[in-house]
Amino acid sequence: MIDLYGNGGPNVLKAVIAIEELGIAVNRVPVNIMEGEQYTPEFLKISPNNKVPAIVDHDPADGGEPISVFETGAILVYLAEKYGKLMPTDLRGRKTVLEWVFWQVSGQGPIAGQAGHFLNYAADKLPYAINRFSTEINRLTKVLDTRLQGRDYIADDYSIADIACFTWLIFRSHHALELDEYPNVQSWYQRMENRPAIRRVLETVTVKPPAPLTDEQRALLFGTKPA
Ligand SMILES: N[C@@H](CCC(=O)N[C@@H](CS)C(=O)NCC(=O)O)C(=O)O
Repeated sequence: MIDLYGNGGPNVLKAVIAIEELGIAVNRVPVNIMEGEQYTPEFLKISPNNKVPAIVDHDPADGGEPISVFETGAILVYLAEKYGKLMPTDLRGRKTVLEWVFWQVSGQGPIAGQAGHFLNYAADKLPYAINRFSTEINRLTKVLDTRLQGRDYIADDYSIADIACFTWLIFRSHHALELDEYPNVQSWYQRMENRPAIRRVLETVTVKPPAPLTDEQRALLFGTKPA
């Protein structure tokens, strides 16, 4: 049994989709980041960066104590390696999957997050910042489009790289990202959303326009001090 901490959103959905694809029994543990639950001492023990998602595996492969994992890249690799699926084991195939997982967690995810932040949440609408992150998320999407030229999936077979790169695109309206100019990303996205496991997950997801934040929520999400 895996405990999965976190409610929804693009990062949590990476773990949700991987778990659904692998058919693992999961116990969802809600963490309401709008109310500061990411700062509780219990949660910080498993997720010291106060971010969701995190998982606890009660049946680790070494037969020892439960193992906690934070950071979506680490969670995806942990699950893929434990179950021997969604990541090849040969040197070159594994390298490729890791490259694109790292590309996502260091590039596509944070840049989409910043684009959304400056478009939707920044108190001052700063044209430079909006333009900077919008340009960069479009550049990154073009990089993904080029990679997907002539391919069904990012690596040779469907993998955690695809899962990592998919979930932020579900929320692309929040980053004013359109896929019209990225035909390979568009057809890959359709291939992804037609996978039965992903379809089941997407049935539970509603993309709403970003809601205005209260001052307290701003302090919790963008402040420097824990609640
Ligand atoms: N690098 C992290 C990012 C996780 C992340 O940013 N999670 C957001 C929700 S999408 C969060 O927990 N925010 C709460 C906060 O910043 O206090 C990962 O890939 O796991």
